[in-house]
Amino acid sequence: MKKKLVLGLGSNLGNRYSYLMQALWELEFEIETTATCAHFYETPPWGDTNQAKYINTVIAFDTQKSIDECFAILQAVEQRMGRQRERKWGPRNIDIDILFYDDLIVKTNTLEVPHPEIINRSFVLVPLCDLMPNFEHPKTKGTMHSFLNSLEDDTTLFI
Ligand code: A4P
Ligand code: MG
Repeated sequence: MKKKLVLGLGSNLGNRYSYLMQALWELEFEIETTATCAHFYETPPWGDTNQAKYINTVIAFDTQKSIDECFAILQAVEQRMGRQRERKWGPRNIDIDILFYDDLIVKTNTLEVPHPEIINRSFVLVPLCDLMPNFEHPKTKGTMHSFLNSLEDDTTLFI
């Protein structure tokens, strides 16, 4: 049975738009299906605020691939795109995070799904609400829309 894989994409180095489009195409090729894509938003840096603005979006796939296969694919795409791991929350040409895999809850040394920071980040919740405002968070009960409404971070995001 097909599962809904939801990914967060971000870039704040070089031609950000072009990196995001390349990631989208490579992921579609590897996952062997087309994605549904939210708007692209320019967002102020979160966490480490001393860096350039990001462009963020969220994409979703209906796929038969397992979560491990999907995780391996996104790591390979990041690597192929020359993603360097410098510092946590630091600048990057591409970052691909698994936000949700249906309503699965996973926590290992290398993978935590749902991504633990979703409900604190407007740069994730705003594009998530483009695609699935009524989706119920499998762990922290509430819809994407309700989390966005109660977020204290009211940073304006630009399309
Ligand atoms: N990992 C665990 N769970 C996941 C998951 N659900 N999806 C592990 C993907 N990876 C997951 O990630 C470190 C390790 O997390 C991976 O090797 C994987 O095993 P990373 O991408 O190398 O490191 P990171 O991204 O610096 O750390 P982290 O905690 O993933 O940071 P985030 O949450 O990705 O935040 N501001 C704006 N405006 N927009 C952004 O996109 N992004 C970040 C990075 C900071 N500030 C930002 C943005
Ligand atoms: Mg990451």
